Amino acid sequence: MKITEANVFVGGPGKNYVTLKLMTDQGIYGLGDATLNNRETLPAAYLNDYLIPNLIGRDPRNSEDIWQYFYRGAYFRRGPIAMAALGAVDMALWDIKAKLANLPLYQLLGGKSREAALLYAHATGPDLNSLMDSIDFYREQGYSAVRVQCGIPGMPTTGYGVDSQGDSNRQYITDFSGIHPREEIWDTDLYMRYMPDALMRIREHFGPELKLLHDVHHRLLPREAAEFAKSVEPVKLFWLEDPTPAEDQNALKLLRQHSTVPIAIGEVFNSIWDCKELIENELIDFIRVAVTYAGGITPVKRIVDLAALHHVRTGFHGAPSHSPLCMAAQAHLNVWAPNFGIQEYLTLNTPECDALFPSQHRVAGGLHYISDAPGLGVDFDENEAKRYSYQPGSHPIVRLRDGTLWNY
Ligand code: CS2
Ligand code: MG
Repeated sequence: MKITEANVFVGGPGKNYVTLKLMTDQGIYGLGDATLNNRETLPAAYLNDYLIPNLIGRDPRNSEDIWQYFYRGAYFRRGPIAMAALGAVDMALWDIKAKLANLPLYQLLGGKSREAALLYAHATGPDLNSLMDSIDFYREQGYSAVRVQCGIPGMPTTGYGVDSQGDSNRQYITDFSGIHPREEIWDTDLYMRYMPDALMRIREHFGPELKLLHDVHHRLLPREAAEFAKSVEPVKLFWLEDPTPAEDQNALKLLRQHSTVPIAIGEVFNSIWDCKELIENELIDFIRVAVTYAGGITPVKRIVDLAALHHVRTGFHGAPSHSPLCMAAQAHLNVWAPNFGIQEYLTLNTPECDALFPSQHRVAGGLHYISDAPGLGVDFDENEAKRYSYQPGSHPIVRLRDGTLWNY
């Protein structure tokens, strides 16, 4: 069996999805997602210029050797661009492998450990009241877990996750902000004064059952993060995400000494080497890698297995940055993983997105039900894809009030 052709498509409804299609001499094809949010042209170039020329003629069934060839063989290993491109190749090879076996991918991982995977939605609002409305909106849809973010009185912008409609999906559909980032202001003191109390009011209003998650988005210094984590303990969060930037993994030790709040980290990680210390030292409770950014199913399965040894559960990244192909790869891992925790879910279930990526995967009552179609269970309509082209976008830049550049 041989790979005969490979094509990359960039574009999509409200997002620049980077989609890889690998053709074989047996008519079976594989699909993968290489979308690197707001840097989409770069993994596309990495695929077209380096990986695809070396894929043609290879036997797609040897997914392990192909992964090693592109990882070790690159000399310059890791990094988001190379790993997103490799992630798409690996996903497509597993898609082919499972289609050859005529099985849904999860059967090749070890079958189902659960019928459906728990999802969390993003509840947001410019202020606490509108956040409460947004939480109601998701509870009415059956969600039992929500990430909660809201505007902070006196802070011009919160910098992340706030949409006046209370439905953060919308902001991503329309926000092709261009190549020049918009700038936002961050004020740690205001956040530290306001947010613990706001989280407690949410807990008191909605009661003990609702799973509440909160994302600090890398904004705090280690000491501040320890103080914040300690102060939100009575809220009984499901998790506190990215309290500090993930580069300094030592920083988590201080937080751990002061708080038992469950910690989730890893959405910017590209490999097992980025998570190893955090997992082995049991400094986190949830690992947030994404199958695209971390180089595909092959390495992410290894991360999940390492995490299982250390009581760390999965909580894969699921921002709308990922196409339904990455979300499907994660859904297969989610129904299998013995240490599954939760899945972030915002993929845009618009008619346009469903037309571009047809599938039988189903979301109902805050749970993801996996498709039993062979492979990843997601197709790609090339005719639909002709409607879209690349649109430049950028993450915002965040500054402190005095102008100092801060972490988005
Ligand atoms: C966020 C992301 O989903 C999350 O937890 O941290 O939305 C993040 O801002 C984007 O994925 C950045 O590309
Ligand atoms: Mg996050």
